[in-house]
Amino acid sequence: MDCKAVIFDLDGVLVFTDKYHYKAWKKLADRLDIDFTEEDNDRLRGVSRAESLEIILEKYHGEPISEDVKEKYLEEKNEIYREYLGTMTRNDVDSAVRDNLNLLRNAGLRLAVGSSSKNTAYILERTELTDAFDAVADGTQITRSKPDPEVFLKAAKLLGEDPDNCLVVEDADAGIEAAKAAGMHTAAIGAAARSEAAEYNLTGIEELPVIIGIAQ
Ligand code: B16
Ligand code: MG
Repeated sequence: MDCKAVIFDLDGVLVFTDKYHYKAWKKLADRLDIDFTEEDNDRLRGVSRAESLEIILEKYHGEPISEDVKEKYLEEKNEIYREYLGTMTRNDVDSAVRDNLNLLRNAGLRLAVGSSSKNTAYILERTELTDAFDAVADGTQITRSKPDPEVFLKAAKLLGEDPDNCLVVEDADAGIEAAKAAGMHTAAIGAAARSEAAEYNLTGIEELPVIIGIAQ
C-alpha cells in the first residue's frame, strides 16, 4: 500500500461517544414509548443524526409524527448529547491514540478526521485533539452520510491527496463501505474489527504504523 495520508473516523476510533449517543436517544425513546436497546444503538454507528432517528422510529407505534416535530426531537437529542460532550476532557482519549497520531505525523503522514458528526469540532476541542490533524471533514460539510463516500473524499481533497494514497480507519460497516466507494484503503477496528469487507483488521491503533510500513 502506498499510504501518504490516514483518515480517522471519530466516534468509535478516536473517542467513544456512543455511550452518550445511547443515553440521549434513550431519553427520547422512553418518552415515545419505544423499546431502544444498546444493540439497537449499534445500528447507529456512522449513521447521521436524522437517519438515526428514522431507525429508532422503526419501533414506534403511535400517531404519525410531522417533519417539524422530528426536527424538534433532533434538536432535543443533540442538546442532551452535547451536555455529555461538555464533560469530556483530554483524558477521554486513550494514550495509545495520542501516541500513534504523533508517531504517524512524525513519519511524514498527513492526518485527517472523516466523521458523520456535526459535533466533531466540539469533540476535538474538548479532548484537545484539534491540533493533531491537518484537516477535518465532518457532518457539517456534507449532504450525504456514510456509506456515501462524500466525507472521505472531502477529507482527501482538504489534504490535497489522491484517494488511493489514503487509508481510512473505521469502526462502522457503513464507514468501511464509504471508504471503499471513495477508492481508499481500509482498516477496520473496534465494532467493525472483524469486517470481511476491510483490507486490514486491527485489534488496536498501535498496529497502524506496522500495516503502513513505518514500524515493525
Ligand atoms: P451528530 P462517526 C457518527 O460519528 C456516530 O457514529 C453516529 O452514531 C452519529 O449519529 C453521527 O456521528 C452523527 O453525530 O449527532 O453528532 O451529528 O462515527 O462518523 O465519527
Ligand atoms: Mg464511528
